[in-house]
Amino acid sequence: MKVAHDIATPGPLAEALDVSKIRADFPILKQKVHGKPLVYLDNGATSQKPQIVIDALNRYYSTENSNIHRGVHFLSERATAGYEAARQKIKSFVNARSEQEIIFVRGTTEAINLVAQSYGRTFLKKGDEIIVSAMEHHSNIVPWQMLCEQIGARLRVIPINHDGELVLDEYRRLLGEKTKLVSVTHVSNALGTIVPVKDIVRLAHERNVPVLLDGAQAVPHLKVDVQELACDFYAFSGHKLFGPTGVGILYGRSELLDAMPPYQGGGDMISLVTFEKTHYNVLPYKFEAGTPHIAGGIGLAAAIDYLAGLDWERVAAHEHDLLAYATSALSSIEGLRIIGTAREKVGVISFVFDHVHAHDVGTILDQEGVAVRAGHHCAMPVMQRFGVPATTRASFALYNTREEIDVLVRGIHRALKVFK
Ligand code: 7TS
Repeated sequence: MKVAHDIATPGPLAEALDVSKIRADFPILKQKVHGKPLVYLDNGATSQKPQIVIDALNRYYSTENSNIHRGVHFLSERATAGYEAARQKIKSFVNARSEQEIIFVRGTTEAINLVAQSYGRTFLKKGDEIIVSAMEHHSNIVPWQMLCEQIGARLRVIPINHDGELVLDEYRRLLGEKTKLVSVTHVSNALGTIVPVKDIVRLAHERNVPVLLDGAQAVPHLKVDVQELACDFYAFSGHKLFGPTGVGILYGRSELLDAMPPYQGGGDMISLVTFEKTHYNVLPYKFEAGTPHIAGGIGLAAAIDYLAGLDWERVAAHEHDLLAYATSALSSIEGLRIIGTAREKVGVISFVFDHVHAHDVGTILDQEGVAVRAGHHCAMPVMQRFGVPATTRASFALYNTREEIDVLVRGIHRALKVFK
């Protein structure tokens, strides 16, 4: 196991993070399930929401609810101001150059579909190649397959090694004359691997190939600066970032977004409509047809405010400690095999047993109050690569503790006893 850090004791920074104070901000964590304290280790699927986010949603619907960009009345102006302030906040959060580069979407899935259908159908043609990796979530595979079917392009796949790391030499080999787009994940949801995306972008840009990064699993753990990454598109979901479901972000470089046609037609994305011709709105509205998830955008901004109030060095040290502690504890369970042992990882541990199914482990853990995900994690090609039908996955967030990992370990032992 290549965990690049010492697990014996948390560093002084890890000790300094007041996790019990953080936990108090998340009301759901006080719950019991099946009579046991909730141990929520399914943060890769969605993370829990701090009170400040719940309050923002409540306040919006209690005092501001109205449609945006159209009313002249007080509430509409207030809702519009709140929504646009949220866009500004998100722009700063990812360090985009302008708020025009921040498109509100439903989530990572919609962001990738937008780029595939708008950019892909406009700028790619028959015979062109799109590169993804072998560790993608289905939402960064299927939209490209659909595009390939539509235009006759070809999907190429960067392989991963046995630790679940991208094989960069193979990527170099795949990049060629025909490559017209690269779309890879920043962090793998099934393996936890942090992908060296700066190298991915640099090598693609040497050939003038644009790069989309799927940041769904990265934003809750890593500081993301789209200018530093130099990527062309960056997609993420609010709900994995302690914000609401149903809202997410597509960042795109304005030169590219400007050149792209709208993804969907409807209200708000136009400047003038006649039956002869429609003129589209300016960025970012050109890509925001219809009434958006206004409360969602405002709630996502509240989540970003919440995170801004934390010391990220301490959060990172704490998450590092959780991963190392859990890796060591799980590795000592007889017969347990961790899938995903990259040197650079976030707090995600996928594991299997030869003779006990992932779902059975998940079911017993649930009885102990422990929420994990069992299955293919919408990354079936990863399961195929490792020759397993499914894994049990524990994914950590900043509010998790070593004690919760101890409960997880005890639960796994119980499952092994039951299914022996
Ligand atoms: N990309 C990655 C890397 C993801 O982990 C997910 C969701 C998505 C895209 C899709 O995000 P959505 O918000 O549009 O659905 N991943 C998971 C998961 O690991 N368990 O449940 C959802």
